[in-house]
Amino acid sequence: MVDRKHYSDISIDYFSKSYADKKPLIIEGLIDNWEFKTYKLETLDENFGEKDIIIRKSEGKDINKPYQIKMSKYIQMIEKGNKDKWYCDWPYYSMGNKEISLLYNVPAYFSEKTINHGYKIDDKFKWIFIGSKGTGTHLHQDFKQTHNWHGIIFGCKEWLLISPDHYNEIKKEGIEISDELLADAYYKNLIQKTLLQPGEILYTPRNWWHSVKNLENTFSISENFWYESEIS
Ligand SMILES: O=C(O)CCC(=O)C(=O)O
Ligand SMILES: [Fe+2]
Repeated sequence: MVDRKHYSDISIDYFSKSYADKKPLIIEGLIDNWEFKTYKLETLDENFGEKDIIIRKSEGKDINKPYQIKMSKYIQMIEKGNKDKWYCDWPYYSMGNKEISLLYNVPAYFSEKTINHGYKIDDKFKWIFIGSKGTGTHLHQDFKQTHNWHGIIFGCKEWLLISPDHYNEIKKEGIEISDELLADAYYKNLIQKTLLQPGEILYTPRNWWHSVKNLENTFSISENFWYESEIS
């Protein structure tokens, strides 16, 4: 079970001591003042329809092959059922759309210090995810030991989280982790499965493995970061 708390019940100090770099936490109530909060697919289309975004297939051999497409075209694909499971994971900062970051606030629990380790802030730290039922992301760790927060604006997402400790146990047995294995009862006590709902933000500590399945049409924002103490 992933812990879940309303932001009014968790001080920055308590978060830092109990969760930061330790274990995942779902925080409720943080997106109420976001301009994005009331967005629907239609609002995305109205405001960003002409933008070039990145999409890729959620399954099959082309899974990691990015395509550039207009947001309005992709939204049409979703509205028509999106049977090929195209998924938008768009590093919007790197494509010159910095104004998007004005439509939400980085929660105070996560200090944003991403201009070190040889990266510029506009590389791949800020993401928009738009998908339909059945789209998602296979098991991975985020790049270069970054922490992650992921905030849901609409739609429900199923997350599987595996602590880096448990992953090593599995690797020692020489078994590749596939989606089938993830579902296997034998491993269930190694996996924390949780449903993320609109209005919730999930904190994933660095090195935690995670995979995501979208259970309906969904729109979310995600950022990667290091804590100041981790930057040399
Ligand atoms: O929502 C997804 O499909 C993946 C999200 C993710 O892996 C992340 O934000 O780090
Ligand atoms: Fe991730």
